[in-house]
Amino acid sequence: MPMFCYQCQEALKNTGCDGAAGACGKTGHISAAMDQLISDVKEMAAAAKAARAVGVRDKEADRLLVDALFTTITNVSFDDLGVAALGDKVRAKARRLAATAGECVTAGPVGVMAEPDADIRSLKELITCGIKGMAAYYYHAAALNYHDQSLVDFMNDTLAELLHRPPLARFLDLAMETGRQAVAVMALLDKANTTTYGNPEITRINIGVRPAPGILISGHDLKDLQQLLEQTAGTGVDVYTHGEMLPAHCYPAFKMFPHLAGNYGNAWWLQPSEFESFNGPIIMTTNCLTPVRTSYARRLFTTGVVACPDVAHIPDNPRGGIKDFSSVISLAKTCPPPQAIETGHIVAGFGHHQILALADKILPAIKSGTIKRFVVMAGCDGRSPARNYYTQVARDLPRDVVILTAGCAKYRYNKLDLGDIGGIPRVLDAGQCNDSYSLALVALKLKEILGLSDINDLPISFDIAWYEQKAVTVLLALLYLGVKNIRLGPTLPAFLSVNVARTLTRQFGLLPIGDPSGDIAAMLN
Ligand code: FSO
Ligand code: SF4
Repeated sequence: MPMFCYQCQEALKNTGCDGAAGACGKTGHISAAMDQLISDVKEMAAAAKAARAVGVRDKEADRLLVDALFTTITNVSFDDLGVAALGDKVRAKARRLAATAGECVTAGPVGVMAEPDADIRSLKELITCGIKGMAAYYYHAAALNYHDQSLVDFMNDTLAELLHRPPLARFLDLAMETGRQAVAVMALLDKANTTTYGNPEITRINIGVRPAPGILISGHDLKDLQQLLEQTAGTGVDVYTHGEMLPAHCYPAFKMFPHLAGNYGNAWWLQPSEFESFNGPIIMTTNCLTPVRTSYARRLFTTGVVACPDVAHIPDNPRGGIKDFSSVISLAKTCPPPQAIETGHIVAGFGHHQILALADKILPAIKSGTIKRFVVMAGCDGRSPARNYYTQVARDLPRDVVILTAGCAKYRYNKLDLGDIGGIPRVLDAGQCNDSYSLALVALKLKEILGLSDINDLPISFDIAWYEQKAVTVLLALLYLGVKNIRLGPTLPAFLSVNVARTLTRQFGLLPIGDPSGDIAAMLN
């Protein structure tokens, strides 16, 4: 079945995946089911807006909205039947809400190419991607019982508006508003994480292995990790983090578990070989899941919105309580321990609380010029060899420059020995991509302390790597905060039309990455 999708950085030829399957492994069938689901979600959003106008709110619709949007993010679901079933639920809910409101809400067009105007299509995709990322962040906050109805209302109202064709200028406003709401949802998630698990602290994380059998947990969901750690305590099975779960080691609540053994492996795209050599069961709590190899398929478990045919799924407890990981633990006990692929440690735990606690060291270093500049190299990693750019920039930046990072982009350089500046490591890792909020907060705080009126007067450059839609959310958040001259790579999004890209360059100075030495020179100027 032919498809068209251009929502991630690996869109074929940086144009779009339009064959029988995408570069991520998404087939035409899954793509069609996801296009239909997004259309259904917009219909439900319009119905929910109409219902709200007559005083009716529907919690189940809110939950469906968040789950459905998250499901369509790159590398979350490879289960076309599951996506279609979710679409059925969304459509049924849309009809009930519309009937309650006494409105007739019509279905929107299906698929991005249904919009004929290239610029409107581009802006619709930019906003839709931003809202998909918002939904992912909201999903994690809600898992910890942190909610904000105004964020759900924004997602609903904006998606409902995308059913129509408001003037171009309105789309630009909506993109900025999405940035504002993106800051709010990241703040909500930060509060949920730090209130539940404590403020991340500087931590040395083992990247080697121990002799006991282990379970590898990947993705971003801290609640899943918490439940797994509680259920594995005293069983003789160790727990290792993978990919974006690495920063969990820095939360006080997780440090209390002695069987949280270390971090195994690197960024998401290296999972095929790393899952093979891990030997034990693997749990994918969120993206990024890559096409599954038979060598570890029977050891792989999905949970939450992640799904893949023929891979075991750990369901939510029907009563909303604890997930049951006993089948994973039983399997782990029969598996050999993980095979070592690395040894040593990495240092992380530089969330906003920890960085601000170091202000008495960092501020004098900035004022004396010992720290000349910060370069934010947050975001995603991916398969493209062009991403070696980030390794080279990290390696070649002068030794008086500090790198601020978050997200899986850091795996391009977090194992290099880049040294420190007077005890301050040259790579300050704030956490998951979800924790990019920390970096924005640090910048705003620095601006306040240094008495600057413009965030762009700070000695900070932004050299961001993107892959999937949460990175678009972060980008919109930074643009909303007024950050100018962001470098984005390894390519600009395929969904940016020529005119929209030009507008972003004119208004915000957004530019694609160039060659490492030229970019370093430009950033230092
Ligand atoms: Fe990476 Fe994947 Fe965290 Fe993304 S694991 S790429 S932006 O899903 O979420 O940084
Ligand atoms: Fe292609 Fe990315 Fe869409 Fe997958 S998510 S089909 S790789 S554009």
